[in-house]
Amino acid sequence: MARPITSIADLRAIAKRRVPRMFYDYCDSGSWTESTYRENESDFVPIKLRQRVAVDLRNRTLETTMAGENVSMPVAIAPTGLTGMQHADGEIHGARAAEKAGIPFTLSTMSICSIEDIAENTSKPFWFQLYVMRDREFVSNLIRRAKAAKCSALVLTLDLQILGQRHKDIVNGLSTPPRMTVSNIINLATKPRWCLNMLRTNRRTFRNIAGHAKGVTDLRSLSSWTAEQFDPALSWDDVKWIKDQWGGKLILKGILDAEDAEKAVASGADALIVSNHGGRQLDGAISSISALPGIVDAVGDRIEVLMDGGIRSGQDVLKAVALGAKGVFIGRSFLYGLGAGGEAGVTACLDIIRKELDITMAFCGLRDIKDVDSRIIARR
Ligand code: HOC
Repeated sequence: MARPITSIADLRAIAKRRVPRMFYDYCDSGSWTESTYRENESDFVPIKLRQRVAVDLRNRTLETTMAGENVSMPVAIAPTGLTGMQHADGEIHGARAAEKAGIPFTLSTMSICSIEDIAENTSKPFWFQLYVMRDREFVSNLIRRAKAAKCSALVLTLDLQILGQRHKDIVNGLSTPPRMTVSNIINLATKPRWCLNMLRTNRRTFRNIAGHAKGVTDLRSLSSWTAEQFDPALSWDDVKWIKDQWGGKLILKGILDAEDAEKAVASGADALIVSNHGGRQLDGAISSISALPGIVDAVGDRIEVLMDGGIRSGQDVLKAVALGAKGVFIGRSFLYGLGAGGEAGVTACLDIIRKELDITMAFCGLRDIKDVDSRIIARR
């Protein structure tokens, strides 16, 4: 009998077996020495919780809001690039699982499926993540498409003006199209389930870009177009320009410093995400959970604070909420579930996180996630 899946670590182990190495490593790695990537996760460990007893624990609720939307728990799916390479049609699977779970799904600009694919395959509004590309007409067009698809929030990523150096991707030959080395071909041959799924269902490749960007006609032109499009000149004026074009709810992603958080407040955005891009950009930056309290202190209630980075359990979610996040985004945990089992795997991931969150909150003596604050953190 198969061993039951009880944790995100279990899903990770299955995904690692099922997903071809170059795509699995793309998800499960950081930049350079990977110190920030590791600390995002390990910095949760020393944060300890206060156990409380003899409290009425009936009728518990995890319902709250994120960026003004009702959510069944304070968790959203993070925008992740190349999601559809973890599992065929991965973005659709993720969006469907999120919709069923009552939490937001955020589609990345760098996704395999398009904004329109997600809109066609879901019935509730999802969130769209935007990069500032040099081709501003392309950016305006993406914003128009997100509006047409009735996306209910725009998540603007600010920490990818240039791409962090990711050694595993270089070694694995992760490029567009992927480098077909002998070792990659042998590795692919050991993943028949993934290959069959891709052949059966995935006809979609970078569809937010292909067919919409000037001069992109095949995988090679797509690759060179993308490589030169991230805008090193991005400034707070661009944030204003995007806010005006979008006109809806705006969430700024990639804030790790209190001075930038002040600028985020001044920009008039609705929320910010404390994030170091999952340790994939500035290696040596502090972990998101370490940055969170300082940013919460700096901005007070002038802007909603969300966070991502290192969330691998419901306990991590509770700790982030206790330290002042209104909610969190899960990237890798979601991708492990997706790689392990498509939509069912993502649902398993969300069920695990929900259960761990609920049980931990109860052990801390609380019944309502909205009552969670720093009083549940043990001071040593
Ligand atoms: C070649 C395109 O968020 C990531 C993504 C986006 C990177 C785009 C790379 O990998 O961190």
